[in-house]
Amino acid sequence: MNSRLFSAAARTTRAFAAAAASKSINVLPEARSVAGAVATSCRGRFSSLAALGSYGEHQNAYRQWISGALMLPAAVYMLQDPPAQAAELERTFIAIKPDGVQRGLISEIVSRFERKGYKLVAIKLVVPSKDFAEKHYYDLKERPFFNGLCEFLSSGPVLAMVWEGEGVIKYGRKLIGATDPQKSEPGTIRGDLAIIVGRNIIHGSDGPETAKDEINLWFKPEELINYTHNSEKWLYGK
Ligand code: DAT
Ligand code: MG
Repeated sequence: MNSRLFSAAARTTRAFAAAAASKSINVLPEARSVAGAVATSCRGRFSSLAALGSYGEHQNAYRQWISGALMLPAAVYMLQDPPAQAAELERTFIAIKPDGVQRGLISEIVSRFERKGYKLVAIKLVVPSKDFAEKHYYDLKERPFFNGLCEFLSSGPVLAMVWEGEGVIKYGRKLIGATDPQKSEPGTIRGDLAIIVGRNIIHGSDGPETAKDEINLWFKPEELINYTHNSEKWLYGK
């Protein structure tokens, strides 16, 4: 339905462009931004506009409005490449622990997520306090290794990141590998780059709820960057 609508609009646009060219109609520079705004606000709302148009006494006014306010900017908008929009994308929290940072593995690990196609939306180097580490590993507080784990996490710089992409929570864990590097498959980050469980170099959220909590714990909302990556239309095919 959307692609048919897009094709129809594109035909209208080409017709408009041809008419504009033959009659030397100048398209005001402002039209470009108005077009974007109108087209954005109208995305997904054509059906409600059509319904509005069926009210008899408003029909002419509606038609005029459509031709005057919508068609020109929409036509200009359609001349541009449609913006690449990926599907609803999830986010996960990934951290390179002090051992990974000290061993010089930052670029190696970041590149594995980047090459896969995931999008980096937040990153910072921090030395967490022990209190903070205890909050992060709260669900493990009953485990015998809890204290040592929190001491270790707070012992030096940690590279905290948020990565975004379809299925990134689950697949991020696959890239990371099993908790114990002795059991991690070769090809995974822990499988390739670590040996013991207490120094397994990387953390990754284990589910949607944990991801949300961990992102909120480590980052302020304004530290998360919303942007369209150039590669998205190639990665997702839309
Ligand atoms: P993961 O990091 O794979 O999510 P987890 O949440 O069970 O694993 O544990 C958090 C971290 O605690 C883990 O990365 C390393 C440490 N850890 C887990 N089990 C351990 C153990 N048996 N001995 C020492 N450290 C352990
Ligand atoms: Mg875990």
